[in-house]
Amino acid sequence: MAIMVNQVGYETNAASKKAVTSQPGSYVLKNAAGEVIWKGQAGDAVQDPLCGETLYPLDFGDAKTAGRYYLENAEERSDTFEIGKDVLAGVHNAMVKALYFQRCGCALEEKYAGPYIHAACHMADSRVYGEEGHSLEARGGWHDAGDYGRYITPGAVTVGHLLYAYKLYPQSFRELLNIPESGNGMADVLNECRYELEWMLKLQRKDGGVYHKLTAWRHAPFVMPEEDLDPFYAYPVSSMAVADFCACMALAARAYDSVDRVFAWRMEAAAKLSWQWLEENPEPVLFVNPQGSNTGEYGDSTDADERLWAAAEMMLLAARRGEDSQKYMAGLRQILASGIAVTDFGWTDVAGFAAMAVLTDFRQVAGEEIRDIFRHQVLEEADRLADLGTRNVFAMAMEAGDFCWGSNMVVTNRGILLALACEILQAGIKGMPRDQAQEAAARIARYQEVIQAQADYLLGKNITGYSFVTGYGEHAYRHPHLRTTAADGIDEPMAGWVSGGPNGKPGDELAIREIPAGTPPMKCYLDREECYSLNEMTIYWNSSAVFVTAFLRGRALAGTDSGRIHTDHC
Ligand code: 9MR
Ligand code: ZN
Repeated sequence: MAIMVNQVGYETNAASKKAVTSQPGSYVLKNAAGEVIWKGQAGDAVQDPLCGETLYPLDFGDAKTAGRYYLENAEERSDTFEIGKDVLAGVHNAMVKALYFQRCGCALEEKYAGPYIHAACHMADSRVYGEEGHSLEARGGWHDAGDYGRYITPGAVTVGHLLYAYKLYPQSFRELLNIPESGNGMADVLNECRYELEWMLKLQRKDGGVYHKLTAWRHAPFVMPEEDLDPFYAYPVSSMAVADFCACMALAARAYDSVDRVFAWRMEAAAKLSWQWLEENPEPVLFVNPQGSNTGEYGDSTDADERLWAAAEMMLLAARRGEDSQKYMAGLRQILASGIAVTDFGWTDVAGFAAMAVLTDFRQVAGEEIRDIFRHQVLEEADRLADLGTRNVFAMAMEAGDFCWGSNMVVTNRGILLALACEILQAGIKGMPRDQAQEAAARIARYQEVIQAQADYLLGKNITGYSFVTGYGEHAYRHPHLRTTAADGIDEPMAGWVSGGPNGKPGDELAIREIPAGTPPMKCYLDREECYSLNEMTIYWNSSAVFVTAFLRGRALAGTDSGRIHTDHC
């Protein structure tokens, strides 16, 4: 039995505020003093395909007084949550700040890290795999996840999520996050991304090739990072790493142009060098771990999506500089002609970033023909996702088969796609005849409901009853597969980490043993540190979630003093 709610909270003026219950009938909303402030009925029973149970939707949208509440029926009560203005501010900022705790190559100091301090880690030079006697100074960057590896493709994707979130919803990134650079005049999200970008620059070779990753030979035991003294290796160049690096640097060159010219120029030069490498190496250079090494592979079967993203970003950067963008556009056109899908924003498939680049470009450099291809696919996928949202009681854009390793990023990446669709429709509304404008507005509202449902799920409205963000929600998960948390002797993990989440095909020993075969996918979750296939955290699961909360905060703040301030900084 359960009453499942977004344990963080709901916007005061939201027309719908959704919970899911396991019993039909009457519910009340009560405040801390036990006073009833709303009464209502659960909706019709739904046999839910994601968790395999018969459940009931409950909407208390007309409860519009700010405060702290819980839902209750005759037998049970929900976790408490807030109804308020900009309720996601805290969790949003914590999810960005969490990246600071992954900084490698520096000490974490108490004034920024509170109790989660440690000495400078991974300070030694790295070896270059396969090149005897060649070493590399590559300190810095973020530890990728629960392990201490640092990898180019997930790093690029993380920065991609964050820079586009900042571009589209700058009002969601105004608060200072108490990181070493806070107050230097640059938004802290840019300060934090710079820490990763500076490291990425070190992984580029003189010929423009970029090492796929920088990790030890095998994952470290559960020790603090400064105790992990195994040698680190720069692993061979892959074309995915080069293309993602190129795209990310070109994007960042635009994003930092107005705040740090010199840094932007360095990234632009690096992007151009890697583009040259891509031209000279038109065939895919894929990556597999050398025999015996067990650190993250981040392998792929194609580099077409990475090259597409690189072409899109290079085109926009060239146009901004008044340089010729034809060859990039030709590259873009050529890959698009293969019928590639352009709707994902994960580390395997980055083609959605090309769509994001082209469709949020106010200069419309790509021209109508190319823009139409992107626009059409994005809107078609958005409609498919919105339809999925009508097929389960959680109103989410998920199917049973979508609960994979890191399913929470599937959840949030779908939020990103829907947010992009909202941007496209919004941009088209001006100048539309009235009936069409109304139709577009209704479509935006529909997409936004699904984005909200994705966030509600992440924050507790799900069958596990956990909020999947540490420190946020009365029943937030507490045992991430994270070496620092395991080794620091502190009970509470640092706040703001998104768990990988339920995985219908568990991949770690404990999960395989404890979760019976045939368990419905949303139930395949354990809050156990050992469960790396269910409960690890990563930089890119956080950044994807940050995009979604940035969107929702942007909507919540719209029309207020701190509302939309569209800066076209990239
Ligand atoms: O996030 C990755 C997930 O999509 C894959 O299914 C999984 C297995 O290959 O690997 C995940 O990435 C891990 C990476 O290889 C090493 N750092 C931790 C990552 C999260 O578990
Ligand atoms: Zn480190």
